Amino acid sequence: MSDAASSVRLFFALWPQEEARKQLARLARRIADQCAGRCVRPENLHLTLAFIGEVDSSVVPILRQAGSAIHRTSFDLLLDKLHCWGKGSIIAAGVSQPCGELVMLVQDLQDQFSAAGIRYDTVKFVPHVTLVRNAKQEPEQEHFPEMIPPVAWTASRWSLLQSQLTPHGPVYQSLADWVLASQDSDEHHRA
Ligand code: 2AM
Repeated sequence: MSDAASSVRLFFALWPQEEARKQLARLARRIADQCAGRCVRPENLHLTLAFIGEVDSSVVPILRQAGSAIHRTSFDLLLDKLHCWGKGSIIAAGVSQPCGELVMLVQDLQDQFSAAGIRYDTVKFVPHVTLVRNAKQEPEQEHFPEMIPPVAWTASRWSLLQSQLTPHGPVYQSLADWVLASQDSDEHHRA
């Protein structure tokens, strides 16, 4: 068990490109208004790749190494549907089409965790960007179509993040950043 002083809450996430972030932030505000929920702050909008949870801070260098061992190229993502979880209290943008490259990136991470003996949340990976939390009302279907105006982005930036839970919501701090090489280059860059 890790003690509170050296314990950190960690996860890996993809960042939306700026235009996609703006579109998702607008959508989040609209849904939060409709459902009396709390929208995720625009700077916090992300797609979780893997959730590690509460671990001792000595695990951080191992996770940095795990991330640096991954060599993948950027890929296109299309968020075009809504998920409504937790009896409607969590609303997220998701994908209606499978995205092989995203799944391979997640699989690479999981392989690295297994090789390093790192535990992670093994719940089935469902790609999503959480938009609204603590929604008080179930969304009404007629005002809340399952399909949304598609939000496209080229996924290229991802990070290892520390999450600090505060009364004003989570604060994320990046502990390592990586860039997926563009598809017409075989370089892999450290951000
Ligand atoms: P989310 O991706 O659905 O928003 C930091 O807590 C991030 O890790 C959040 O974005 C959160 O959910 C995601 N996450 C994934 N699995 C989690 C879990 N079991 N507990 C808490 N957060 C989790």
